[in-house]
Amino acid sequence: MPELHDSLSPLFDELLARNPGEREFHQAAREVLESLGPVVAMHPEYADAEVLRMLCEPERQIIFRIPWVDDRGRVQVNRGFRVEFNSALGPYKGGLRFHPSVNLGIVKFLGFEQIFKNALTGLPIGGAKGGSDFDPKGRSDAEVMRFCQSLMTELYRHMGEYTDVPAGDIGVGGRELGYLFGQYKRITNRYESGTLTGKGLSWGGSQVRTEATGYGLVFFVQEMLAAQGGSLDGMRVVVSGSGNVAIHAIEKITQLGGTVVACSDSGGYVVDDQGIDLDLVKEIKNGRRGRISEYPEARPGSRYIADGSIWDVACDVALPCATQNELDEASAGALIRNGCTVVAEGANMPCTPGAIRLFAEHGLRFAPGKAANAGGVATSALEMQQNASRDAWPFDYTEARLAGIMRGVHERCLTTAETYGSPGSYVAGANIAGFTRVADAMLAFGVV
Ligand code: NDP
Ligand code: 2IT
Repeated sequence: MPELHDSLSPLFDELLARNPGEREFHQAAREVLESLGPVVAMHPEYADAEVLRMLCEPERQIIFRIPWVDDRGRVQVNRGFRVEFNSALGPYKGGLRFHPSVNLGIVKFLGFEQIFKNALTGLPIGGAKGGSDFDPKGRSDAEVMRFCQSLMTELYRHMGEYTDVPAGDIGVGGRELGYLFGQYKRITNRYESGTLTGKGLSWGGSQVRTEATGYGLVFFVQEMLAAQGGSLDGMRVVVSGSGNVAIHAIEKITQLGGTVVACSDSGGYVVDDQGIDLDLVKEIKNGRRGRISEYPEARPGSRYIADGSIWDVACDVALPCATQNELDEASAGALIRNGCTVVAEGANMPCTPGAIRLFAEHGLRFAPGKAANAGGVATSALEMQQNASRDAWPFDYTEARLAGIMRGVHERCLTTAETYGSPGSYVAGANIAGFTRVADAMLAFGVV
């Protein structure tokens, strides 16, 4: 592990001691602190004012019981979380995740990442994350509805256009956001569109929000390639996952002349050298809520592999779009051996620190999620703008805004990395640019 700056090392030790067992939070915090050495050396005022110590402690953490009744009449009890991490730049903003693995440490890592990602977009949004250990797999629509209603019966009191604005993440898409907003509206008796993003187009949602994370990721990759005189045309791409982010990444890559040859879910992966048939993936995953293992039945020539790693499939560009720590050092080694030159994170923290180190050692261009997947939350902020002005923008205009924001994020990463002595490092650039924007606001506010 790289050393931490002298003034940051005690802070990290304190974080470990005060947040025992929160492995993913430790990992996310460590990565940011490793980047900040040159910043605290150049600007001791951040250390003097204990901005980092404040930043590492969430402003508020809410943990609550979510009781609900399943289709067989049995009472189920889940746990709900909302970590309102930082509101220096705007209302708390970040998604809700429904997955059995969700715990406080995971929500804190996601909320911590969200602070810097949101700052990097240049838009006025603070950082938060929430969710539940509820597993939507195999649950009926009625069960999902009752669960969402019970969750919102607690969460609504913490939300608001100027307070905290949740959205989707793993396991939370259009269906769940509909049930959540419906219950919010019923409890409060107010049509507060700006209190939740990712809404349906007929009830206050924004064009391009559904597509935004995947499209934004590909716009970012386009910028990375263009910076070296390249393009996506003719590139062979591997995308892990087959959810919201993966599907729209595949869509945009294909539109721009690349070929996606593999995608996955938690059961395994499919390889299709003809190029993934996206209509088929959408039908399986969104239509029937099925498994990616069903893909080869309708697509002769493709194959499904249950045991193994999608990162063994040879590609020029790798886009991990499933979940945290899905791409480890061994996977990174396989990608490098097979000639991959660009890796960009659609998911949050999908690459382990060992994998990222290996990419750097072998000269791959690597974009961390807080830069590369910022298009989702950025378009959420555009949704908030439209809600505040009671307006609805056209698709092409909104997509052009998203592309402009991703260009800005890319540019900010590179110029900041250069300024602080790590030219070409998107990791350093993203962490430092995100940090300084939040830290300057915190300095202005004093000890609050
Ligand atoms: P979805 O629920 O739509 O899709 C998640 C995909 O990842 C599914 O294919 C799922 O497979 C797979 N997956 C989830 N958990 C695991 C796991 N533990 N092991 C292996 N595969 C897994 O979620 P999204 O596409 O919205 O989110 C994907 C990633 O992108 C997450 O890291 C999320 O935080 C991040 N992200 C999402 C944004 C958004 O706007 N939605 C914005 C920015 C980042 P299966 O169905 O088998 O579980
Ligand atoms: O990780 C993320 O940036 C998201 N899940 C999107 C958050 C949002 O508020 O749109």
